[in-house]
Amino acid sequence: MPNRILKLIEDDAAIVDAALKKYMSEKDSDYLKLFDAVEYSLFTGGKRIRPVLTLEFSRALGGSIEAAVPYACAIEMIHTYSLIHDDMPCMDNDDYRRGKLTNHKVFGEATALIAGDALLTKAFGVAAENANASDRQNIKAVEVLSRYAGMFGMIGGQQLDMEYETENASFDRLIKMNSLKTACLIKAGCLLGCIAAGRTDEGTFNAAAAYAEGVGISFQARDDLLDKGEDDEKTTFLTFLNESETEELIKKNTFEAISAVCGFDLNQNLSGIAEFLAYRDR
Ligand code: GRG
Repeated sequence: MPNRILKLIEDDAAIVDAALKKYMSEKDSDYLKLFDAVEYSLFTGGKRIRPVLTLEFSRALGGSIEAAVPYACAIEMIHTYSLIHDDMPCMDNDDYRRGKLTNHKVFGEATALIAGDALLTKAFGVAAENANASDRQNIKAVEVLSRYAGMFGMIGGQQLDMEYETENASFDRLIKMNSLKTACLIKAGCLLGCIAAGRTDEGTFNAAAAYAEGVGISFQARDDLLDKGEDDEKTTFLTFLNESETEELIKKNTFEAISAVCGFDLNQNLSGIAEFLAYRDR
């Protein structure tokens, strides 16, 4: 992996981290536990992939990083909420995430639930109040967040996942589930970058969505390979494909992602990130 891309991701992630810290600086001392719970999950080693894509789509389309930062923070808040809720006993019932105890294990179920709610709610405010973009851009950003995090996006994918049983298992259903559950938030991250750059035309949106779909599917397939053998009950790409077929699927989807943005003047960072995510080792 070229060091340049790794450094780019680290630098972008540091920009996002600093901004998230600012957003989290307002607290109410009467119920600090809520803020502790939110910060615990927001600052425990996430890769910041979705917000990095927001910054890099804006950069690739000639937009400013400043206009993209609030949108980037909003998508990371929604991603963090989804992980907190997904780990809870009524969902995956996980004790550990990123090598640390899950939110509900540290703060209790009720606080974890509302810490997730707080992050989801805050995200819309942060996007709507982006002072470095126009009201029109902010409305579009809120709309994109709502669509791709919602019933026809990540939440829809979560429902499909919960209903995904051996008797209705099919490869097409698996692709649809991953497209909604994983690719939709990645898509939102990319589209938010387009919005920050003022590029909401159909051609740009379609290219960004196709890039995100390719990245999202290969990201999930890589995740399945990295988690191989951890949960044999779960239906993953490895239920239908052997390891080398899964590697082929990753290669094909990464190629499609890169091809989708080849018309952008500054597409090298986006291509590098697609490859980084497809061939990552964590
Ligand atoms: C709202 C309950 C609820 C669930 C939403 C996104 C989601 C559905 C569940 C999270 C669990 C999961 C494994 C989703 C697939 C997408 C994925 C691989 C998420 C992990 O993303 P990374 O690797 O996480 O970017 P980090 O830790 O780097 O932030």
